[in-house]
Amino acid sequence: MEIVKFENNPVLTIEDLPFRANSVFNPGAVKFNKEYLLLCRVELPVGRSSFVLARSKDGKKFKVDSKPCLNPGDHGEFNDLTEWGIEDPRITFIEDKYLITYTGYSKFLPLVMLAETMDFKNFRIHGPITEPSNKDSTLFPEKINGYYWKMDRPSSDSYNSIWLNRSTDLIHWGGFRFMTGPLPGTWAADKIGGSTPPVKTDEGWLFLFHGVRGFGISNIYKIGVMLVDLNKPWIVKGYSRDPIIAPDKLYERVGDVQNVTFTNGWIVEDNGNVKIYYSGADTNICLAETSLKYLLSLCK
Ligand code: BMA
Repeated sequence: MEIVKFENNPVLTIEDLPFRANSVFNPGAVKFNKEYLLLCRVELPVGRSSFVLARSKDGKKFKVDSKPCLNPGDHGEFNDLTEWGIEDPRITFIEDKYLITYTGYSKFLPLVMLAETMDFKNFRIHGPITEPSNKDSTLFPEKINGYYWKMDRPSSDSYNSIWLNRSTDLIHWGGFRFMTGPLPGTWAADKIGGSTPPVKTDEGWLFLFHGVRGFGISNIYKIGVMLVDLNKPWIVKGYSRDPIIAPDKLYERVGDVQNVTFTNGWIVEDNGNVKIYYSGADTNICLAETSLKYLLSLCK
């Protein structure tokens, strides 16, 4: 199966919310208790983002909870790091719990926050796991060579590239290592960042990334797929030369930020089918379906 954008996209817009909001987008995605669960970024009218859960039996029709489950002001001693919003959650199941990396936004600029949950009702907030400015962080689902690993995108690296770092407790990180940078002369020429949490395959860790190229007044965001080595994740084994998802529909071109397709959540089913939840124009939530086999074939 190639990449098929769902015919009834978008699957979620603010019309589907039981409360007032400016936009609903960039969800983390997970299958939990046989339901498809989206932890959606919802920008409230005041202009700051919170997270709200949306649930579905089939991955296509979602029902949104009556109120957000995590807000900028729920961060206790870390509230100053999230006072302008929390954004773009990425969910990884590690050992016995769900770890969520997300952007805390404040006067200090974006940085990466870590929270954990077992039930998507109670969230334990661990606090920042990078300094500002950094975002686009995902955790690998298991230890590699005795360490937990994460990728992120420090902005102090003016090269706008993906870095790896490692930890023994998920809180303290070091061993910083460059993974890969923008792809000159292509759709990902200006910036590159990790998108979805990596999934283990026989051939390597597979994940989606985003690439950006500035065009006139618009930064155009497209999505690609990348494969890195199982034991040395800083070694890129291959990636899709062309984007797998690009903004070509009206609902991806027009919105709060034009010409954006952006993802931070996918669900890889046991049978190899893949559901990619992505956002159009930083405004809505869309679905594209494909298979692991096809995504791997693009990395060769
Ligand atoms: C990135 C992130 C995303 C956003 C994207 C496109 O830098 O901040 O939240 O979806 O830009 O505007």
